[in-house]
Amino acid sequence: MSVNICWANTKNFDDSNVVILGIPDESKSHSLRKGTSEAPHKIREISNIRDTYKREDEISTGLPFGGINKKVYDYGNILRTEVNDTIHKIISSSKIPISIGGDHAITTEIVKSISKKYGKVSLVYFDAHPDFIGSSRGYYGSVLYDVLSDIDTKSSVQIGIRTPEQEEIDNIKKYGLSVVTPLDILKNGITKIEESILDKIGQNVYVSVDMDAVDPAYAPGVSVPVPLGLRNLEVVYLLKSIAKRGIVGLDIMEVCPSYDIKDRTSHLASRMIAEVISSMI
Ligand SMILES: [Mn+2]
Repeated sequence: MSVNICWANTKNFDDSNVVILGIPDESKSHSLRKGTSEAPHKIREISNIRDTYKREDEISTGLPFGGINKKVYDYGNILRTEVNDTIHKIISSSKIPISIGGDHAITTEIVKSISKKYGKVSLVYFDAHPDFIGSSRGYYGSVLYDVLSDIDTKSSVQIGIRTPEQEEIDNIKKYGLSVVTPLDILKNGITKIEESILDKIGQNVYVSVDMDAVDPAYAPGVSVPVPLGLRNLEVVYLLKSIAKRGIVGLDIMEVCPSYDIKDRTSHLASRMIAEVISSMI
């Protein structure tokens, strides 16, 4: 049975400012760990179990501090082949899509649809991996390469990178992409990093979160975990700061419920979505 995410507070698409969209497809994943297609359902289910409180017949939601001042509509799930048209439908009325994957190659299709309206966007890409392989295309390790014509690389940034292949290091240098590693945050502190990111990004900002950017201690349920990652609060702090400045869309990809521990990664994803919406102006 399909269930809406607990943050949905309107049943009317036309009235909404923010649209939650599930894309339960992992057909482009090459990872050994399968199961990211279960994430849209699991994150919604866990949000209703862990982020709500029941008293007698009343159900209330445990909001981020500050509350949620946006109208949030849950669109349900769509097929991968429907991404372009659905994103177009959402952004053509200036609503903000929050997509839940699925494999990270879905982001390629979302960004292409977004750039048709907004032109080249600033991409903020949270990931352990740069996904910047150029020798293979349409691959979930080539997202950055596949969206080069849709993003402004000079005002884009990758955050959480810690396991690049040599080819990716070369591409990062070649295209002048900024990278913030977990060690950069440890060394400089979160506010200094926040400042440098806000200085870097441009007018139209699209944010993509591969859940493996977060350390496996906080997010074990991902398809390609890598130690020495970002802390949950660091990711949320930066997401809130960027959302406050204004974003044209967000996605959360690569949550892999079958490898999770007590659904903590799905729960974190649910809270992240709420915190981002809460910070939107
Ligand atoms: Mn990725």
